[in-house]
Amino acid sequence: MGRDVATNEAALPPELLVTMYARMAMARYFDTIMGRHAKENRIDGWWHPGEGQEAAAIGATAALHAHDYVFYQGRGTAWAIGKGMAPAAIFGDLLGRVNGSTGGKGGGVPHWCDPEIGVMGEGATLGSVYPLAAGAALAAQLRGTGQTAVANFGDGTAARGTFHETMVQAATWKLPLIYFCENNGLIVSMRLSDVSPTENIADYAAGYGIPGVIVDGQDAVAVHFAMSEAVARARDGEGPTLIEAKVVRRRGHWEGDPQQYRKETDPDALNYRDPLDVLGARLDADTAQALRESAEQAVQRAYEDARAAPAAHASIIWKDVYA
Ligand SMILES: Cc1ncc(C[n+]2csc(CCOP(=O)(O)OP(=O)(O)O)c2C)c(N)n1
Repeated sequence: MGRDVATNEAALPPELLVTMYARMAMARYFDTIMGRHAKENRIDGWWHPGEGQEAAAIGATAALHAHDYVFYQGRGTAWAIGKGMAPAAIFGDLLGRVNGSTGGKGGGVPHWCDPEIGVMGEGATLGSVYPLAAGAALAAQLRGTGQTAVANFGDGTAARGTFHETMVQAATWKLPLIYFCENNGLIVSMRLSDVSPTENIADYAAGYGIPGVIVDGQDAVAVHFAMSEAVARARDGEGPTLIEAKVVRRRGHWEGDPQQYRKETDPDALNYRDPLDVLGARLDADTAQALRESAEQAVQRAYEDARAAPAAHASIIWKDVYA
């Protein structure tokens, strides 16, 4: 490896493991509480749980600076938490409360954002994430700010034309852009293998002359190393990297999905390793338990704060509209 990027686990600062574990536990409790909230029919919209996929977002964001941009996908809680967003603001958006980061515009779907820390929102129309992130990467390149932009997407979304179109341009212009795929092998109820010509999304990178990296998405440390290398390449002016984290979607596409298309004998269920356990095995058991307990309390408090906040007024729909 030509540049100074950590790949030796023994050299990782122990506080990084602690931070990643605490954030992953927060994301997990956030999901648990939102799942319950959605089941009790208190949500206007759909909740798309990210349980099982937290290590990808948490390992990736731990390799970013605060000013780097993240455009997350529909299961994006862990990306926002990994970037340092307060859970109360995320709950506020989901529950349509004034304390949300958008003043409560989300209303059941993930539309939180906090540009100060580079959380730029969701590309809700699948495929819109690539030009949005490429635009941010181009702005960073033109301004010479040293920022990196991340386009986060699911395996199904690699079939969108914008994925391929932006990659031609981003690779040619060597934009500081990271394509980060969370490949859970499922597109709602379809298997990727039934609709994709390639087994790996990372294989597409070869066609555009950029590195395509496959990483164990259940392991935050492995993701962190892969992401650190991609960030260093972007900052050194070498252009985009495509990272594919192999992850497992533990729950339904949305909370309430009956999942008749899944079986307990599916390989992803049989081979499942909980990302909290994978990272927790590197910490001592008491530390891990204390981190889980304080994450649970903080997230519960944030949920209660959001529920106690006033509901957003419909007039906010006109706020932040450019034209
Ligand atoms: C253009 C467009 N088509 C369809 C949808 C509805 N939709 C939302 S999520 C989703 C599946 C996405 O699958 P994948 O990219 O693999 O991500 P995952 O849900 O597995 O995280 C679909 C079809 C949408 N949001 N945008």
